[in-house]
Amino acid sequence: MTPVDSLDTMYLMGLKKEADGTREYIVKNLSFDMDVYVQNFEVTIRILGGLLSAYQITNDKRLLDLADDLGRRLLPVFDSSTGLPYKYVNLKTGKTRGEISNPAETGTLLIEFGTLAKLTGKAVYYDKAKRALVETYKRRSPLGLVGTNINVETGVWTNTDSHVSAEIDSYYEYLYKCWLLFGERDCKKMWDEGIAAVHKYLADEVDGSLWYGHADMNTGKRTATTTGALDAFFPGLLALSGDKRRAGRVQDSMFKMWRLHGIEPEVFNYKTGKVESGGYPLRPEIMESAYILYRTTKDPKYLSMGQQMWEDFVKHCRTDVAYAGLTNVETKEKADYMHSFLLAETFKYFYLLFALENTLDVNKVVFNTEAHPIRKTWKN
Ligand code: DMJ
Repeated sequence: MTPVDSLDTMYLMGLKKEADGTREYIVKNLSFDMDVYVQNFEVTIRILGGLLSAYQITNDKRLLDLADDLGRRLLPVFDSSTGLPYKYVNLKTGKTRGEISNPAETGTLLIEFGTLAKLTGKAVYYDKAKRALVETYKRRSPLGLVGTNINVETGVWTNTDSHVSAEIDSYYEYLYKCWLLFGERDCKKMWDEGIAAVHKYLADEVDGSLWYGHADMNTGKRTATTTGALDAFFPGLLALSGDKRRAGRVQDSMFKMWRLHGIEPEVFNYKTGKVESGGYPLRPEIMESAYILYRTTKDPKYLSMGQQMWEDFVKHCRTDVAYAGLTNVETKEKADYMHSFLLAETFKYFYLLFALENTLDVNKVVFNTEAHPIRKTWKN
């Protein structure tokens, strides 16, 4: 996973020799013919997304063939009675498991599967992933909100907590980005309606700062005043959709959360100011938002924000051989773990924030949720 997830970052940074070597390594060693259950969402955003973006950068058809082979092996996830995907699939047998899923996992597949369809001419990839997204949206509450967990066999919500955090976050991201990438009017409609409900029921003003908390999807009643590192993708998405005013305000709140302990926690209660879950697994979302806000507003304050975060990040997470997540942002104790998204996303967004504007034209690519840039190279 790590070589695939990091490949386009190397090309973007001009590390061509290392990237070409990694590409050969992948082609030689990567086989999906394995008797193993994989999590469809993680493999789609990291490996499928990574292969597709690297294919677009290099034109190396072998990467597209690998993506096609992987896509075919993942397809059985969609064979539930609702069309909502199971969480896990065995790459060899096609057997599925995991009927309790969430909007992020059922609705964050269309950029990758849709692009695979466009590049291979196999419409089935597009149709199944789009159906999964629509089936998620169709089950929104009368208030227009989605919940945290859903049974893919019955289509019934098993957890009705609504928010823009873990298990829901990138569902909203793909509604908007699939409109951008594919010109999908259905996605634009779902985004417009969904985001209006998010602003109405989840937004929370505390002492002049704007946050997005939790509420029950059916009653709209506040269930928690928590946010966290994952929620920090939201300002970037708002900025991308043209809502720079809210985007800037939420990014300021997120940066406040970062500065409290010199690095951001996984879960933070914005009402009490207390950390509720103190880990920091090297997440990229706040840098992603700083980058998109900088490119869309040109306000240099996002560069200073980025500089501060980079200094903190290196100070607390760098080790002699790699980077380590933190088990606790208050004590800064290190975990012995480095996710591949550090290479795919965190470093990429830090780099792009300070890179020359022409390194990558932000108007010509759509980043998947793992920061793999996809270019629309097809007509329709
Ligand atoms: C990444 O795998 C993706 O950004 C995903 O959407 C959320 N979690 C991690 C990074 O925090």
